[in-house]
Formats: sequence, structure tokens, C-alpha cells
Amino acid sequence: MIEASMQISRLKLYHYPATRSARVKWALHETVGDAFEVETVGLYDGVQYGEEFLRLNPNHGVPVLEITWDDGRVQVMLESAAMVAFLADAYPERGLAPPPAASPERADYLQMLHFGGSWADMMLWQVRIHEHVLPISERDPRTVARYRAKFTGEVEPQLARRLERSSFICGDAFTAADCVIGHCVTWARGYGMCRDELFRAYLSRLAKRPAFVAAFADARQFQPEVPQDQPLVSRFTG
Ligand SMILES: N[C@@H](CCC(=O)N[C@@H](CS)C(=O)NCC(=O)O)C(=O)O
Repeated sequence: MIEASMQISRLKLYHYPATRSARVKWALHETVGDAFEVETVGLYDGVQYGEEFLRLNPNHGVPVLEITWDDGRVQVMLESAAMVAFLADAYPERGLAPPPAASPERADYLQMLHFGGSWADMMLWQVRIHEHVLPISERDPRTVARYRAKFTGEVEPQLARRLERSSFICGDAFTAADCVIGHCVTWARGYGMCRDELFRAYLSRLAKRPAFVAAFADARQFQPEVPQDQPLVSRFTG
């Protein structure tokens, strides 16, 4: 049990440029500035399947957020959307989330944060692994076509309707839900989706935030295609 009075004494992010860990890096910059540690995990080299990393995260992925509490306890979180929500609540003075109470604003914020982190993410992941990660013999063009159509036909119009009405995904104020949805939109655009002007304008609003710039400063290191001779290809479980 974590008591409400406990303080965070150290935060460390296990990261790989432009992947889901960039959502968390962005939320960290929004909340604690540069006061956190970052370790880059060599995903394409298969470091995430090594014994040491698997002890940290049996799901062999980034992000991992290591939280050291002021009593010395160390805890890890393994889900990016949960980390973003946790950081917004842990630093309420940053104003990144409606207060955790029963309110329409809180319900809408949680709805969009998780819509990005699970529903939209699931479709983007299928497209990504079947276009660029799995061994070529295991890639399935039908899966790509199915989830591209589902994303553009179902997800995009829902996001677009919101962005027609307001500057950010939950209204005219930026929230931590934008760290997740904004990341999904950059991901989708990298795969040729979310091409409407309204998505470009949304990203340019997000890109004015210094925390966004800091979080994505290393994005150019990301190569979408995992070369077939990289250890990741033979070990990847999807
Ligand atoms: N649901 C997890 C997914 C984490 C995940 O799959 N991360 C990918 C990068 S975006 C990864 O590290 N994959 C490496 C692997 O599975 O080998 C989250 O959102 O944090």
C-alpha cells in the first residue's frame, strides 16, 4: 500500500526514441522538467529479452518507469498510459488533469487517455508490427489492411470531431490525455494516416510545448523498419 503522504524521491525512465516511452518522457518533462533519469534500451539489439531487463519487465518492452519513494522503496510501472495518468495526478500543480473526483471532465479525460493507450494503440501496433517489425514471412497484409481501415474509418473521425470543436483532445486546455493521443497521432502520421489539416494543426499546437520538444528531441534516431538481421526479429513475440 502506498500512503497518500509519500513523496517521490527519484524517477527513472527506460526509453527508446519515439516509441510509447516518448509519451511518458513527455509527461515527465511536463511535470518534473528534466529532474528524471533516462536509460535507453537497445530494443533492436534485443536487450529487452536479456535476463536483467526481463526481471524489471517480463513483458520485455519500454517504457518502464522506476519510482523510488522517500522511504527507499522502489516500484516499477509497465504501462505507458498508467504512467502518464500517474504523473499528472502526482503533480496536480501542473494542471494536467481534472482532479480525481466524480466529474464529467474527469470521466472524459480518462476516457480519452485510455482510448489512446489501448484502443487506438492496439490498431497502430498491428500496423507497425506487420509492416516493419515481424520477420517478413510472418507479416500479414490482411491484418495491416484491416487495422488501417479501422483506424481511419473509426478512430480518426472521433478524434477529428473533438479537434474541430476545441484545441486539445478534452477541450481548450492541454491535458495529459494529449500526451497519449498526441503520440498516437504522430505515430499514425508516420504511417500515412491522420493526414487531415486539423491533425497537422493539432500537432503544431503540441509542438509549441517545450516538454514535447524535449521528449521528441531524439526521435530522429528511430528507424521504423527493423532490419531482418537484427536480434529483435528472431526474438519478438508481438
Ligand atoms: N502496453 C505497453 C506496450 C509496451 C510496448 O510494447 N513497447 C514496445 C515499444 S513501443 C517495445 O518495447 N517492444 C519491444 C518488444 O516487445 O520486444 C505500453 O503502452 O507501455
